[in-house]
Amino acid sequence: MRLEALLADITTLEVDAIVNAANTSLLGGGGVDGAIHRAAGPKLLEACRKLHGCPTGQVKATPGFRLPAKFVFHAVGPVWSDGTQDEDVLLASCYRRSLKLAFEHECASIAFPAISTGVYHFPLERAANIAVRTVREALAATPAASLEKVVFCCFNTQAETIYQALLNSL
Ligand code: AR6
Repeated sequence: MRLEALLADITTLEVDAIVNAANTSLLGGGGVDGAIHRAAGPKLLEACRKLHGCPTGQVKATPGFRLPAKFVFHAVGPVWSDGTQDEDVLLASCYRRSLKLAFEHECASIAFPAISTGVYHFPLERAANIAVRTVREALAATPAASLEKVVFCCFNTQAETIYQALLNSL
């Protein structure tokens, strides 16, 4: 089992599933969401419309259409407020539920962006800690799962440094 930090545009990754940092409408937006919709093409929006939105902390799957990835798991991260609005729990839930979908779809590889750390302003280091810890725990609890590789896709070197340090610490 490999956990790795990679400096990349998530839309270019050849993995079975990429995770989107979506909003509750699932109808697209800016940031990584906009990039994924542009790269996947208009059929992604069509598929998203049929999902009728998604609550915060939950995740819904679509095909990847024109993306190299077979699936997109649309996760709705929390908007950072002050840390007292269940932000940590809701963010952890995005990672846990994405991995559950990966198990259900028998994915061998999955890539996550740093959910909520852009427009939603979740502090990056705190979010990365939750991401790595939640993924480690979920994988340890599901030893027979199909997953061979989990990528933490970093969009800048600051994120890469933070994730790399976390992955090296154990
Ligand atoms: N590949 C990988 N990571 C990326 C990419 C990319 N192509 N583009 C941005 N990031 P954000 P959020 C990183 O704002 O905070 C949208 O409008 C970025 O550097 O995309 O969860 C949605 O529709 C940051 O670390 O998502 C929602 O309304 C991380 O992805 C809202 O933004 C997440 O930043 C969600 O906000």
